[in-house]
Amino acid sequence: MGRLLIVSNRLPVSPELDENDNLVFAGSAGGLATGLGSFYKRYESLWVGWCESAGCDGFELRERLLQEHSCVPVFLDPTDAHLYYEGFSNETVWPTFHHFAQYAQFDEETWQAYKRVNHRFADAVMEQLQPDDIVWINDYHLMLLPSILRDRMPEITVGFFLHIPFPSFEIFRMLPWREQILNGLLGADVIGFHTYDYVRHFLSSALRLAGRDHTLGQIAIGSRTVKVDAFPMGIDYERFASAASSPEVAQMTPSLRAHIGDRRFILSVDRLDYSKGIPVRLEAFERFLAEHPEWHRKVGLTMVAVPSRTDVEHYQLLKREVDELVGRVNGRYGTMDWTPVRYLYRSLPFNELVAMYKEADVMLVTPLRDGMNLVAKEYVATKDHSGTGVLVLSELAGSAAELGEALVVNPFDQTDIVDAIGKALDMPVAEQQERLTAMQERLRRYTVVDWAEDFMGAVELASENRRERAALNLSAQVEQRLLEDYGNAARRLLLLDYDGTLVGFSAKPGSTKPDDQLRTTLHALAADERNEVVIISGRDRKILAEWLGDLDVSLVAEHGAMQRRRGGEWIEMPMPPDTWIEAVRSVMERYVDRTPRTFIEQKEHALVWHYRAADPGLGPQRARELHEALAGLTENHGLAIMEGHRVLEVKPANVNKGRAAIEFVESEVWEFVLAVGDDRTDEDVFEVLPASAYSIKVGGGGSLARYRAEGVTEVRSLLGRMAR
Ligand code: GDG
Repeated sequence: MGRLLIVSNRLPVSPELDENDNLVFAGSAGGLATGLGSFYKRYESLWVGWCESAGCDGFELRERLLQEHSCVPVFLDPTDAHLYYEGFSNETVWPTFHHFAQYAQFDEETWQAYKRVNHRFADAVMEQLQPDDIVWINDYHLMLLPSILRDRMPEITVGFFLHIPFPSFEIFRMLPWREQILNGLLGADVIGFHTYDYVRHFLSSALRLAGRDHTLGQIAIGSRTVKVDAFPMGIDYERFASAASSPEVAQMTPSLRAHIGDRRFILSVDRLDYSKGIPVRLEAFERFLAEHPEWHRKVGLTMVAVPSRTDVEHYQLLKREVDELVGRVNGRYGTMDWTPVRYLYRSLPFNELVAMYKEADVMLVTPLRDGMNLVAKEYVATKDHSGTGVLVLSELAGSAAELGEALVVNPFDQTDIVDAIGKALDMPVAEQQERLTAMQERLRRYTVVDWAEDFMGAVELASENRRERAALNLSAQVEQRLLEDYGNAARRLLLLDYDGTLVGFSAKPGSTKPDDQLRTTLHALAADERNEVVIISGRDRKILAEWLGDLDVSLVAEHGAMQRRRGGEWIEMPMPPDTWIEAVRSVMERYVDRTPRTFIEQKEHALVWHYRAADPGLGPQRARELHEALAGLTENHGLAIMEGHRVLEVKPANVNKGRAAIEFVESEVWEFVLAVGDDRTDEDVFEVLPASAYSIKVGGGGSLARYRAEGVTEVRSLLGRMAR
């Protein structure tokens, strides 16, 4: 097994010079660093991330980071770093993804820097990468990195995890670089999010903006598949639980309690970020005091706000707003011996944080949007079996999906928060413990290590699947063997689908006429008297005859309803009478009226409803409805409903490509058989082929075919070589 390369914006350690100018390293307090810290030490791993040299010697820094911490620093040009980090990452992506689009800057210069820095990270990863390594990229700073790496090394195994929300499509579409970001992410084998909501949002953007459909969260890209799934991040439960019962924390408790007195203790802890809903929380507490004078002097709020992104304007404005609000509440309600809000604008040492969690009667976690929020989980973990406390949690934090026993509030509804504070303060001890225990069981069972292992497991599986599938790809060796067999055979049968196989798709079915190059290839293949070339298509005979009728090939139209052998006449299969057509058409017409940009195509023995150009969400839904609406009607008339590439076709049930193919297959003894197709309907052909036949499925998705081609270009190049 290869190594694990973790990539994130920052390294988990940062260099500093001590008072004697010696290089020392400090640990980082971020959620990711604490989360993955314990995990990555278990494996042979490297961590790649941005590092500011802090005035140290670059060579020494690099060596010591590698030797002592298994870290590889990425050094950035300071201007680029600023444009990429404060600029695009935190003034464009962060607000947009947290649904604060009104704060977002859309600036070409910062975007260019973001691209450059993602390429710099790719250079650093490529320098370390060995063939079997797994690369795990973290977070919104590096969303282009998966495809940059895939371009440089197509066989690479890459997982990407987003720690913040993925916004709904209506917000995401506002980003001028939305396609680039989507395609950047789609370079990964697995894309992980904290919750299923973010997965849904991502899948809907991938469909609407990049035309990428999915099956059960799997998106096919050429012959590769990208898995999109939810992996809710846990915490290092034991670390918090054992710290809470440690002597160090016990020592701190008396002085903390002395400060609070016998008052009830409400706590909040966050980075000072507008997504965390700090002003709303303060206002709600202020209103609680206004409405509940009986709680005056009996309760206090301690608010820990860790300085964050202080170079970004919206954070500076927020800081001022919070300072003023704290002053206002304390000015209005404070007394000689009671300060309602204690405000700590700094990061606390770990044990002090745990002591606070442990002592807090109520924990207020009310972000307006939060990818997960680990603070909520950590609070729960510090309560031992006799511990008490109530978690008030925003429904817009990812963790609310798992912590249903919290008092869940809408953070935009001040009344809801005010009521929850009252309810939390009044909650009977037994109920507090019951709720805590239920949450603790879950958090203890699914820790950050389980999370990381689950995610890594998914990446490994995806990579194995890719390798297995790659073995089926039309490789140079397979092509060579195929050409040799073809060359040695005296009689050869070629069964070729048309749309999606020989030509690409287009919104208008009439606009995919064969070009000169294709006609030349088909002509050359047909001219060889050892060959029988059959175009086996769902198209009607008129179009096939018009486009390909002058070539010396056999034509199968409407999935086998009629065929014209080389040099012969059209022969129709026996069909039930066409009395059904009007009834089916009138049902289809209702769907055309209700679904913009869809239309009906009438063939001789089939009706087709096309929804390729319709809204990508609405089209498939209407197709399912139409399918159901037609079910009764079709059964009675001996018809079948067939779902193809964004079409729903109604045709006689006894017609399918497999039946047509078998006639050709059995008509003589072939020494070489090749069938190529991209669609569900081509599977019927693959099914009836002799075991020795070459069958090729074009594009992704399950198939009975032996081999797989990426797309039309590959198929045409193979046929071109055969023709030569
Ligand atoms: C991002 C996403 C997602 C906080 N104050 C102190 C301190 N902390 C530690 C906490 C916790 C971490 O920082 C904060 O994690 P959160 O999850 O609450 O929030 P973000 O920093 O915004 O993290 C978030 C997370 O990534 C992981 O995917 O959950 O949604 O926004 O671990 O303990 N640590 C110390 N002193 C403090 O004062 N020592």
